Amino acid sequence: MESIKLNTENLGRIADSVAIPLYDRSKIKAGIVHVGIGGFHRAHQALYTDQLLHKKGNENWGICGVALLDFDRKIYNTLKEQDGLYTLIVKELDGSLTTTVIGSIVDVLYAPEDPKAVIEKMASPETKIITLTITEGGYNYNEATKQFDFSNPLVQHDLKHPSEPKTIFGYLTQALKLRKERDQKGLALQSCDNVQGNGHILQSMLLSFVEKAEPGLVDWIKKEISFPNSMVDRITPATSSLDVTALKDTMGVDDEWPVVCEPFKQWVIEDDFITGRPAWEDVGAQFVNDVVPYEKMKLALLNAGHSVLGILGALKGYSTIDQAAGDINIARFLGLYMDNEVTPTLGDLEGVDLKKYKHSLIQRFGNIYIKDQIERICSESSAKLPIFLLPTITAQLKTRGNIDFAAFVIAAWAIYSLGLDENGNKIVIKDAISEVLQKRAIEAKENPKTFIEIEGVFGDLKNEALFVESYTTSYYNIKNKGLEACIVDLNSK
Ligand code: CS2
Repeated sequence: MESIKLNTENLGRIADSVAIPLYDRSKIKAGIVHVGIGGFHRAHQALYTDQLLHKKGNENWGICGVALLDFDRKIYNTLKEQDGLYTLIVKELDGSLTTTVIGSIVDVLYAPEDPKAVIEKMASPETKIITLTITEGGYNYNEATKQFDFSNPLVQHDLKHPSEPKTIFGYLTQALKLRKERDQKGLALQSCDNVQGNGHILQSMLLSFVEKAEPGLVDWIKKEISFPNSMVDRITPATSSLDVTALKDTMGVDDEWPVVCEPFKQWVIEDDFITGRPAWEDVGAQFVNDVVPYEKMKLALLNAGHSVLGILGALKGYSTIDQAAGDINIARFLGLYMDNEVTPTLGDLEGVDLKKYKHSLIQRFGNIYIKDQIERICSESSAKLPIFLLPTITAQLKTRGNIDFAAFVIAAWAIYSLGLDENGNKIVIKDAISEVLQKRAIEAKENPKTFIEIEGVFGDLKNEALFVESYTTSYYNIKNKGLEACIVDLNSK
């Protein structure tokens, strides 16, 4: 099949089986600046926004996508060449595909090349909301000190060179400073990351930085900026080269970086937008007064569930999440973990049918068409586990509830961090602190406790005798009996 390069000019030539934006993109203004234009944003917020732009009266709510890191050059180049257009491929539960070209990203900027343009865009009166997907680690929160991490060299750089920032905190500070100087209105800063109380964390991390960098701005931010919390959900694996080729061969769309995702999506947002917002509820988002219970549930069940499948699955030698979810012992382990360790910590979730939610997760994890990479799930575990899994341990310890399954996963992570699965094959560890993890993992062979003494990850959990005991027992058990036998033992207790 002849393929057509994806860009504005060629949109009309794309096959009918692929949906395209039916609104006039040249009329759309970017009222939203979004930082972090990876797969998740493009499968989630940009899609909701695209659907909204199909409805009249929303012309001011297009998105300007910002690529913040050096590493983001490729996605910037791709979107720039494709006029912001990209293809979203939903892998339905029956294996069929729904293919849509998304048009809501109407402008893109590459921060490392032109920091000033990004600062000006964020400061522009047209911009009403800045949304972020900067990953769990992007908030620069130190688990040990419970504070903003000023020792980060990039933060130090931003303090010394304010007009050429590298971190989101440097950018926001400069942009908000301009807004204040120009006597402009504030805006909403909306985190769309998997972080508990993501709006609150963004607010407190930003204020910590601003107190040092621009103390005169603190009061203005407190008055003029709102930080709505939100819960975001859609499983979005990394795009593979097979996805790119299949799109070209079967649909005739030549898109350098399409996005693939599952059919499910959810977005629960606190209604706290100081200078107005899009009516995302018209396209399925939920606006609520308190998003915390939804966040808790999602992080502790879905994201932690992913990490459980990822870490245990990686050690067993699996490469995709559906393989791990299809392993009956691991699946049973996950079910028991969710029921006996997570559920008691969630309290009363008004209006949520937890049983149904957990059931749907098992189905989503098991979706064989998604082929979500275990490598993606396990990447940056040092930033993920303190948010996804450790709060469950802490809460259970408080009520003397069971923690054996969670502690087992941490023991498995310590062994995983040696970089070999149980068959002796190499595991690639992608983590900002991979060297520390590996070093501690080696030391843990002699003394397992050293692994959980990484304070930036575990805080003071090393002082919790019950946790240390359960973790250590599991560590030796896995070493002596192998993962599967231990899982079977635990499952039958
Ligand atoms: C995953 C998430 O990164 C991870 O560990 O759990 O990316 C997950 O797929 C999304 O949060 C789903 O909403």
